[in-house]
Amino acid sequence: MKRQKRVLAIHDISGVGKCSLTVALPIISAAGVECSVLPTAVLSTHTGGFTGFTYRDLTEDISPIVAHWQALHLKLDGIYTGFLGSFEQIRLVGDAFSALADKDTLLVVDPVMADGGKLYTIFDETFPPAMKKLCSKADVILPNMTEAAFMLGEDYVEGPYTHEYVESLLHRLAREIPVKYIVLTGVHFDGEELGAALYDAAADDVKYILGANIPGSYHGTGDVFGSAFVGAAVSGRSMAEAVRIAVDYTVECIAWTKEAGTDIRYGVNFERYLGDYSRKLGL
Ligand code: PXL
Repeated sequence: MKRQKRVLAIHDISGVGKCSLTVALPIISAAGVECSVLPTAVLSTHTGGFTGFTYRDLTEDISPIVAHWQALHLKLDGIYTGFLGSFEQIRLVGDAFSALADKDTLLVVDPVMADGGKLYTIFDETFPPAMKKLCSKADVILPNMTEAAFMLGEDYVEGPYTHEYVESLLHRLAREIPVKYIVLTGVHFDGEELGAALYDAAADDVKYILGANIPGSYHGTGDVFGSAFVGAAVSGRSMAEAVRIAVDYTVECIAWTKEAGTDIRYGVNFERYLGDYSRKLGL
């Protein structure tokens, strides 16, 4: 019997700036997967580069929403979390995993909190250890190089990297955070290529999945990547295929956006390649 897959995306909704739920909803939907949403906050824009943004915290709605879904015995094929604004939200999202996931639910945590060696402005150094605890409850985590270093209590190391450094980072993360897979993003060994290192803990195997390195740091690309990965993985692609599809899709979106000269705060034109993404997944 055919049953449509369903992912629960737990992120904020930033009205402008193309990240979190405004990206997860369309991309996961384009994979043919239902994207149910648990909005954790409503902002006028994301917090990266805009001043004067509004922030409506929805923490107190999380538990009642989760309780309602638990009563519905909602079947979730995946739960995908990203930006979380407080320790309390991290705790509640951990509780939501216990309440809503079954043995087949793919739990994906993107520990969104830092990039380019810096924590996002609203966080301080007490946040990475809390995010690390939530990561320990996941099957797959999607840290970038900064988030990986900060969760290990280390300083950020600027690229280009060596294979030795990346693999030692992955092994140290795997020792401290017992997940099945780590997808480490922002990996680059030269100026030509950039992408992800996929670590399979059971096989103790690292695969590099790289694409063209386009200079510039566009906002929300981590969420574009994460959403494309989740859509592909929940559709039944292998981890390596899902990362390949997500890297290629993200690179296409960045390349178009760079050529258009868009202000980096407004995110990438992910809409342009949604059709290609769907077709790659056989839709
Ligand atoms: O893309 C990550 C993200 C999501 N949501 C909000 C953010 C950020 C990164 O800055 O500020 C509100």
